[in-house]
Amino acid sequence: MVKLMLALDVMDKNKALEIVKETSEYIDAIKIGYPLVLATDLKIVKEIKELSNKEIICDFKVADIPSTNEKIAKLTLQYADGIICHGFVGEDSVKAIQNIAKENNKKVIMVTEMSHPGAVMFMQPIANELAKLAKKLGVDGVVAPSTRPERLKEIKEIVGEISIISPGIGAQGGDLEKVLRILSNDDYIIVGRSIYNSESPKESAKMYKEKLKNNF
Ligand code: O7M
Repeated sequence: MVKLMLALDVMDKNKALEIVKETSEYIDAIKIGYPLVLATDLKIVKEIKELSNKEIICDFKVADIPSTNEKIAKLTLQYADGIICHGFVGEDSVKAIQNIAKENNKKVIMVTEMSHPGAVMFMQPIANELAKLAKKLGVDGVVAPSTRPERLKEIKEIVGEISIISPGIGAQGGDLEKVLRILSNDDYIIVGRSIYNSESPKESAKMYKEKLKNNF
């Protein structure tokens, strides 16, 4: 079954913990990014891991020189099960993160093409090359857009067995039915606002989980 990753981009600690408690029955993984960590601190990652016992991925889209990437990965992977990085900074920068992740048995997920309209400007033209780099480096996952199913398909064909983590369903208007025809078991959809901003995050998470179970 395709998995459900909750993007927990709320900026209030109590709200975050409440949403995790409410939705945990229906989600497989939680993505924590800058909004929540900057509003609280990095220890929120540990707290949410302990509370939920789900896979926790830190979305810091790390994009620096190798020695700085290494420091960010060390700090993050004390608590998180995986970290998201950019590939456009080059092979050495991604490898620096992979080395830290391997020592700790954690995941590295690399961004290829992003889901927002602006990604067609600079990212789309190099996204297939980034997908090839992800495959060459043997990263644990790649991020590819649910907002452009044709691009999602192309990137999936390039990366083969590597799992796909795909944002864009819900608030960004991605077509879940089309996306589920492309994704396979152990791939993930990422859903944020249409769960945490909904009247009932629990019911919304449940609805997505059921759609994934029934393949729409
Ligand atoms: O469902 P949403 O639109 O509220 O949230 C989507 C989440 O996925 C949010 O955390 C974004 O920062 C993230 N995301 C994208 O929306 N598009 C991308 O191309 C990449 C990401 C992402 O998670 O990158 C790792």
